[in-house]
Parts: sequence; C-alpha cells; structure tokens
Amino acid sequence: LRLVADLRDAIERRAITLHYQPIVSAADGSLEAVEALARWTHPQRGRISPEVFVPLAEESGLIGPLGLLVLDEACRQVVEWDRVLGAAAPPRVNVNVSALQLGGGLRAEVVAALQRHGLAPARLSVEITESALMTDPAAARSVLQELRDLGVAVAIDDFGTGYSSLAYLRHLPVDCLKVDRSFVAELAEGHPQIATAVIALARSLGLSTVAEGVATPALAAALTELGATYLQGFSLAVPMDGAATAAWAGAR
Ligand code: G
Ligand code: G
Ligand code: MN
Ligand code: NA
Repeated sequence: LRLVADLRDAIERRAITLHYQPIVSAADGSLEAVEALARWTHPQRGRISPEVFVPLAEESGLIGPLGLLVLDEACRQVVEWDRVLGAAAPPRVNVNVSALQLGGGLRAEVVAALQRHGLAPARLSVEITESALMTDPAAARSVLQELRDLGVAVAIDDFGTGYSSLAYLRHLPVDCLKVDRSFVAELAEGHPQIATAVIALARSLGLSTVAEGVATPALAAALTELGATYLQGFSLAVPMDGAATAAWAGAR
C-alpha cells in the first residue's frame, strides 16, 4: 500500500510532528501537563488524522518506530521548554502508547529516551487506552509497574469505553483515569450519570481524573463540581505546536 510506504518515509524523515494540548488543574487552572498528539501532513493528501495513521502503523509494523519518534520528540521538547520558559514550562508531557508497544522493551525505550535528553522520569507520563490494557492484562500490568517504578506516571485513556473489569482496575498500577469525552458530551446533554460515576470511582481508588473534551466553560464548571482533578478540552486550550505551547504557557 502506497500510504504505508509514505508513512514509513515520514517516520524516517521525522516528518511526523507533535502538537500539545494543555491539561489544567480544575481547582485553580494551573498547568499540570500537556498531551502529545502526533500530526502528519501528507505531501499530496494533506493532513491525515492519527485516528487513521496510528492504526495503519499498528497494522504495518511501523508502530515501533513511530512510538520511538513520538517518545524522543516529546522528551526533546520538554527540555527545550525548560530552557526557554524555566519554571513556567509544562511540568509533564503525556505520551500515548499503543497496545503493541506494551509487548516488551517499552521500559528500556523510555529509559533510553529520558537519558538521551537528560529528562527526569517524573516529567513523563504514559497514556494507555483501556482497550489496550485488556488485550493482555497480565503483560500490561508488568510493563506499567516497570514504568511506575522508574517514576513515570501512568494514565488510562478513554476510560469507560473499553469493557475492563472493575475488579481488575483496583490491581492495575495506574495514577489517573481519563474520563472519555463521550461521557463529557453526555453530561452536556443532561446525562451526567457515567461521568459522575467514573469520577467517584477514581476518587474511591485514590486515582486522579482528567476530564477530556471539555468544550465549554459550563462543562468545566460542572466537571469541577463533580470533583474532576484536571480538565482538558477546546474550552481551555486546543492542541498547539511546540512554539505556540511555549507562548501559551509563558503568557500565564
Ligand atoms: O487529537 P487527535 O485527533 O490528534 O487524536 C486522535 C487520537 O489519536 C486520540 O485517540 C489519540 O490518543 C491518538 N493519538 C494521537 N497521537 C498519538 C500517538 O503518538 N500515539 C498513539 N498511540 N496514539 C496517538
Ligand atoms: O488521546 P485522546 O483520544 O484523548 O485524544 C485527544 C483527542 O481529543 C484529540 O483528537 C483532540 O484534538 C481531541 N479533543 C481535544 N479537546 C477536545 C474537545 O474539547 N472536544 C472534542 N470533540 N475533541 C477534543
Ligand atoms: Mn490520549
Ligand atoms: Na481519550
């Protein structure tokens, strides 16, 4: 397939870039982290969504190289933000990790990236979808434990959409649940039940929460009222390139 060859080429040329979406404290609006989101502008086809090219990378054996590129670039960017912003730099960067990256070697790749850039492990967080965790729960559990032992935080992405057993959740080494934006959208439509329950569940397990897809100030207020720890969405900030993220963080 032509698109796979183009993707391989884009990865080799480091033409896949990252945008960053701020995640802020619900309590006081302070910047907690930014989520790194991969971007690809194809020379002929224009922008291609990661919802297209990440699955393509997974199917074609390119997720390893793509994951390495994203991890490396995110670490490099944090060090650059530290240099230009000092204490105003984003405290942490969240990197999305695919199920296939849990297979093995993720710990070593993370250690290598942190060392290459001289970045402290506490500056990095990994987001793994609930469905990825359930592909091979035992393997996922041991990889997540290795990351946490390093001091890298772990969040479950799209929480509530992946049919994970709630009993299992209690034994997973994670720090944070990301409330899927479909439940935040339901809250906006007058159906708060699932968002309310996920936030309450996280709190009872001692986990923080990020509410995703916070598209209006009214939603930000409602989610803060429900006890969400952190907020992410267009109402707070859209995903931005590294320079725009620095300007955004520096202006606060
Ligand atoms: O903001 P956006 O349209 O970019 O994100 C679409 C989806 O693609 C999200 O579910 C996000 O988690 C996923 N995604 C974005 N960047 C990456 C990445 O670097 N790795 C993986 N595995 N998924 C990503
Ligand atoms: O990893 P995850 O599936 O959470 O990826 C985040 C995705 O959500 C990205 O595609 C990003 O552009 C998108 N996004 C971020 N904020 C909002 C929002 O307020 N509303 C909607 N609909 N999408 C958002
Ligand atoms: Mn994510
Ligand atoms: Na999500």
